[in-house]
Amino acid sequence: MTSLAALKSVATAVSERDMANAIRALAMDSVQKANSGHPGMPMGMADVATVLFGRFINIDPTTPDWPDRDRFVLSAGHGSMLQYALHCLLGYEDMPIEELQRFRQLGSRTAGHPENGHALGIETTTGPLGQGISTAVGMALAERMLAARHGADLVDHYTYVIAGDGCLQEGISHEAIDLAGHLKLARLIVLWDDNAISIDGPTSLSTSMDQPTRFKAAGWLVQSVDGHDMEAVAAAIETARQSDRPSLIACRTVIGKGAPNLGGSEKTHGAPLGDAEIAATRQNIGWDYAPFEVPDDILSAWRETAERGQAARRAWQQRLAASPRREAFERAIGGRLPDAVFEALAAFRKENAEKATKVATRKASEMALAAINGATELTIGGSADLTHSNLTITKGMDRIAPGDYAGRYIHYGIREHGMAAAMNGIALHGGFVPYGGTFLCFADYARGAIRLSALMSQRVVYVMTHDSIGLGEDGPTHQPIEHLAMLRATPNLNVFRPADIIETAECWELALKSATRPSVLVLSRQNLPMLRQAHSDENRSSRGAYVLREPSAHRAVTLIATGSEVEIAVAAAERLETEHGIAAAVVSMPCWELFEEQDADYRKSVLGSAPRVAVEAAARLGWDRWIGDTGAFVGMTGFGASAPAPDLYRHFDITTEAVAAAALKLII
Ligand SMILES: Cc1ncc(C[n+]2csc(CCOP(=O)(O)OP(=O)(O)O)c2C)c(N)n1
Ligand SMILES: [Mg+2]
Repeated sequence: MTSLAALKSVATAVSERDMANAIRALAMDSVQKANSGHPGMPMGMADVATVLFGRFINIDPTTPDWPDRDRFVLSAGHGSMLQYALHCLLGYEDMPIEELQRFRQLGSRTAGHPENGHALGIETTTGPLGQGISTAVGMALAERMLAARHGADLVDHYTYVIAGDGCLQEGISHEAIDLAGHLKLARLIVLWDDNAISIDGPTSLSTSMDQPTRFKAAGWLVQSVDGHDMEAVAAAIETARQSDRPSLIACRTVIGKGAPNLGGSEKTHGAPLGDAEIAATRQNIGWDYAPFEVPDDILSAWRETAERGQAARRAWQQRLAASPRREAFERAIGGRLPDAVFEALAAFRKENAEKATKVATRKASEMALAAINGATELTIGGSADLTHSNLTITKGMDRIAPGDYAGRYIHYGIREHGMAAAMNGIALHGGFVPYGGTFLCFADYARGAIRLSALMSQRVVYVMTHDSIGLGEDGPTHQPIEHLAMLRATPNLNVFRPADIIETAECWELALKSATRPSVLVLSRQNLPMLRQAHSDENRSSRGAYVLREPSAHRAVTLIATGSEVEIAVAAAERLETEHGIAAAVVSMPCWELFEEQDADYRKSVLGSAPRVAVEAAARLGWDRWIGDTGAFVGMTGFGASAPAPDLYRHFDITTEAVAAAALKLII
């Protein structure tokens, strides 16, 4: 493309409408070429986006990751061509016109939906509707928390969101806007593509919701504008920036705006316009250029707007260089936890190995967290209203409150999905390591955002307690069965189910060290004995599984277990040996994923060649991978029941006797 200097020389009086039409043309042409994609939303929101990016957003395409940039989230991710067109026009080096010509093709940067890490400047992955706006709440909160620590000199930016009808219909949006309104996240500005159309047709097919009233009820400032009236949009954004509350700007738009026959119709939502309609659109909007051609004066106008962000970035860098907080800020934003955290955890393991502490692993987690949180200020805790069950708060953690963001503990409310998305936003924003708790059973409620933590390789730690029928009397509604299988099936997610206080501390260490992978800590409600009395400096959980008990004689059977069932496996091994003279090894397997990553020799040495019995108070699905064709499984085959935990273990036959019997059946 032409250089900026050359472009400037041809810059004439380009209107913002021309700049918006460049987005429209690039979107419809890219979708047409790919024969796939969504032209309606980018065309409908082109005017709003031009005002937002042209006049307000401080981003710098040459330094896309400077920490104090404004964050932009395209929550309506199906409109990805809006973002790609903007990036191309603004001059992101990885988004030349050729990338737009390869929209949605294998290996291109222009993935079907925007993917964080896939192209520069994409702050979060969107596409599953509702996730973007909810993730943005975490970003806006992280901005305030970081500002509270380092001052407005270093942290002073906005989070802008473009959301569609779909994002606002999704249930997660309710959790997110309630939390944002409560916490008075005034730097959050949502531009709603209020086109009253979704895939099936007019939104009146399925909703009568008064969205402005809903947002007002949640404590937001709400404005409504004609989304094609650029001055009105600009005035609304200006007002929103001054507000002391988060803002919704309802932008009334026409989906596919510019297309003379299809504009306003759901037909533009997710299909190419077709050659004839594209030609008619060109005529209608006065776009007399070939596909993918952007005239120099319009390109120049776009590039000039990018200079605003560049200047802001330079000024910020100067402030950082002169700031006494520079080192602390850089450490936080770099995300590297201090060595003191891991030294504290090592000391914790040694001390508790000596004491043989018998606690529930949720309690062990709380104790480990006390050590962690005492050694770093980067961790941000929270729970979805189960703080005293998940045991996620530690001494000296003040709560984050409306208008007061200096604390370290977030009461997320009864909003598992919103909490998970907010944690994604906090992690993506940078400066903090978020962890948050709920019951394992309600991992289902958070699932959409957990999946994105994994897809985006974010260090988010899920503290999921009450991890089996071992929770007892609350019954089958609260007893997870299939959840471990679901979580283990998720790529790039470490699922840790520690067996005692030592493994719990080890798993916490591994979760914190997993800079590019989220973790789920699956923890018991009930007390568990300490199984690893002999202290070793080595983190034995780091290989995913290890031999906890090796018999003196040649192994006749290997018992494999996780979490609370390791105790049962150990008792069964002892019984097999004393009552039947059978040599049984016990393998503790706190993390399948890490074990899978070990070399074949190590795996073989752990699993052995003797028949195997696995025991886990959960669904069998997945265990055949470890027990093989000839193995046996002791666990759950259906839902649980309401009763004291010991009765339930007996009732469902997850006992020492059952494991020993299964082993005997295999080898005799
Ligand atoms: C969670 C989720 N459910 C369903 C979809 C499929 N989907 C993609 S766009 C869309 C309609 C969205 O409507 P709206 O936000 O109004 O977008 P517009 O048609 O106005 O562009 C649906 C149902 C999705 N991407 N995510
Ligand atoms: Mg819509």
